[in-house]
Amino acid sequence: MAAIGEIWKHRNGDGIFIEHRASDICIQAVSRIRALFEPPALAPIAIGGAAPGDLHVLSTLATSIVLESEGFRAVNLGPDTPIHSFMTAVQVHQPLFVWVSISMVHSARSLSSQLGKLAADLQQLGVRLAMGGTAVDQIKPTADSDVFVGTTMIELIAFAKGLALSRGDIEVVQNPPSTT
Ligand code: B12
Repeated sequence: MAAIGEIWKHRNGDGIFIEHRASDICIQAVSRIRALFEPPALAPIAIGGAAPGDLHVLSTLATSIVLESEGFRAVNLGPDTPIHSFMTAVQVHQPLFVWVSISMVHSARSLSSQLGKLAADLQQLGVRLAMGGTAVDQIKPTADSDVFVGTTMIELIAFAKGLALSRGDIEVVQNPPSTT
């Protein structure tokens, strides 16, 4: 997708068509793969979405499928999610943590302040905030807020599993002894 996002710079006319078409193909593929995972009944819950004003769909969709493939129940609120909707979803689903994907920032100062407030409100409920995405480095959470900032899905899974283990929501699965 990063490479496809460069095409419009070099080719007249069809670059944006290709980007929109590629986005839809990926959204369809990822959604179908997501339907293959059935999280365990008592799976720890994570909720998330893209930041307000951020219309990118795949970042948060990809986050949800990776979490589900690792045994979490992921509630994806999709693109352009208002901050207050994250809090409403927290009250409904009582998750272990909330993720926010950030691919596009309109005002870094305003979004940093909104996310700082979200982190503080979540902290009072014992829920962690995790942020990532191509524009996350523009966001400066307040120094005392307990926010996990990651770059890759591998980092997110390490954070999520560490949190779930520390709360006793999942158990460490020992590999069976080798028979050879
Ligand atoms: C497709 C695309 C679009 C499509 C989106 C279609 C759709 N339905 O989703 C459209 C055409 C609508 C679009 C619009 C715009 N876009 Co755009 N877009 C892209 C593009 C090409 C691919 C994004 C994508 O889907 N990637 C696939 C996903 C899976 O990857 P990802 O988002 O990087 O996510 C990975 C990691 O970041 C991380 N991650 C993501 N979320 C999280 C969360 C956590 C907690 C963690 C730990 C990790 C994590 O893990 C993911 C998997 O590896 C990128 C190019 C790029 N280099 O990223 C530009 C890009 C994101 N867009 C950009 C821009 C500027 C725009 C526009 C302003 C363009 C314009 N002038 O109109 C608008 C803004 C619209 C808005 N208000 O949001 C810039 C953003 C620059 C920035 N970072 O500030 C980029 C980077 C292009 C560029 N090089 O300039 N875009």
